[in-house]
Amino acid sequence: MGFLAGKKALVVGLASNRSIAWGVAQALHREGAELALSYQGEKLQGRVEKMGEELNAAVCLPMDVSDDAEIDAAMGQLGQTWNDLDILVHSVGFAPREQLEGRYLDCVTRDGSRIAHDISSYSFPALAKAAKPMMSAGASLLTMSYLGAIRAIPNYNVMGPAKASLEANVRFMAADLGRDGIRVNGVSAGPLKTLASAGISNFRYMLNYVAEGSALKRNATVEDVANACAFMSSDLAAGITGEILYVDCGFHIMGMAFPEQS
Ligand code: 0WE
Repeated sequence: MGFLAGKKALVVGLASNRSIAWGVAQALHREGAELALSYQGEKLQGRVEKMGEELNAAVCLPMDVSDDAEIDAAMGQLGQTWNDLDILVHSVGFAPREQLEGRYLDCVTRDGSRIAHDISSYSFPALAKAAKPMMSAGASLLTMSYLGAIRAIPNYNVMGPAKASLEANVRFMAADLGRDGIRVNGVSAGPLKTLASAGISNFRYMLNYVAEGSALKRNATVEDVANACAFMSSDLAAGITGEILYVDCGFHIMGMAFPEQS
């Protein structure tokens, strides 16, 4: 029996079959969790419903996390399917495309900043507020972050401050929900080839740089990240809250690349 047997999990952020959210959904399913999936907009409905069928999802819900009414409607619909929710995985991030290429101060705008923070950070506590009535002691909330939260990374630009805000949300939400026995954590993934990273300039160079500079001398995979997410969402991680777990093959611990033969 899987370590998530009997758990009910909502996964938010499926966009393609390379999404971290899809890897997480598969890992949660493999470990015995029952799934609900959400999708943003009609364009993704068919694709996400097909993925839901593959994993016997109980329900697929429309939800744009920038809209409180859609969040409330989705949680209302989820309440028709399930009485409670054990696991919520938030795998959502967005900044307008033009924010992500060029020098920081040339790119950053008030509007770009607002959108990046709203969708990539505030949406996590927004989901938590709406899901809280269905959650009780033992439940877990999880979000996805990136090294750009704590280090300056070329072109990541305003997504860096947005991820820093998201990680602060993890700590404030963990402190708040601790009294209810609800855990809140983040997984900081190394760079992965997904829709979100497609078209980022020099992404191939980044993947090579990070692989060479990491302790394990390779890039993390969606499976690496998804397995860590399954663990963090499970009772095996019952003592962990407010934490950011790095799944980056040890890139962020390195101070300098070590020569091959020393
Ligand atoms: O958080 C992310 C993805 C961020 C992202 C990507 C896009 C591309 C398409 C947010 N918004 C958009 N908006 C779009 O229109 N990552 C950790 C992946 C990522 O994105 C980067 C990276 C890495 C790594 C952007 C620049 C530099 C590095």
